[in-house]
Amino acid sequence: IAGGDAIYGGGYRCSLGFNVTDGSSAYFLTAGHCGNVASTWYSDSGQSTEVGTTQDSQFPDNDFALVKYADGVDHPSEVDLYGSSQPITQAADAQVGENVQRSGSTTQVQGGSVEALDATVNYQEGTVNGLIQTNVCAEGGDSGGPLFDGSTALGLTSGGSGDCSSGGETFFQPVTEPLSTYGVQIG
Ligand code: TYR
Repeated sequence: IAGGDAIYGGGYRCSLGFNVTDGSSAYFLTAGHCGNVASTWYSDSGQSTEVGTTQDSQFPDNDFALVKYADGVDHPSEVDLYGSSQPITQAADAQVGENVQRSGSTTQVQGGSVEALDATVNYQEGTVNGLIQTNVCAEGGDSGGPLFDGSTALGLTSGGSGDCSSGGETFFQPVTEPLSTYGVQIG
């Protein structure tokens, strides 16, 4: 499965961020607040087709998690554009003013721009620092999904306000941090 696809666990739905590898095994990144709610993830809402198991989850403070793929699950280095797909070949830090897109299982593909870096958000569970602030909309279930600029991975959907009907403000965990924390790369 690809970035932006639905993942189900613990009765919740989130979105897959980016497929990554440590050189021998396949993993994907998603949000830490998603990783916190399930140890096993499935590709179907009935939670019968397993896609992987949560290896580590960091939320609050950060908002990222690492999930190890179950054997035999396809894991292309792509984001699902819900009608086509976007190959992902590298990761980078976002820049203020950069035009970006995100993909997720509730509102599919949405775009906007980066408004600020190193933003702080106070969630009910605690504070997350270092987030990418954007004017891209998102809704519940889009969490964990990818923020990207063309073939470059930038972030993971964390949270925000508004919606995709009236417009929203969404904060993203920079992807470079889980890549270095876990010693994995896009792939
Ligand atoms: N935090 C939401 C989730 O867990 C995602 C979300 C993002 C919701 C931005 C609302 C919002 O404005 O799926």
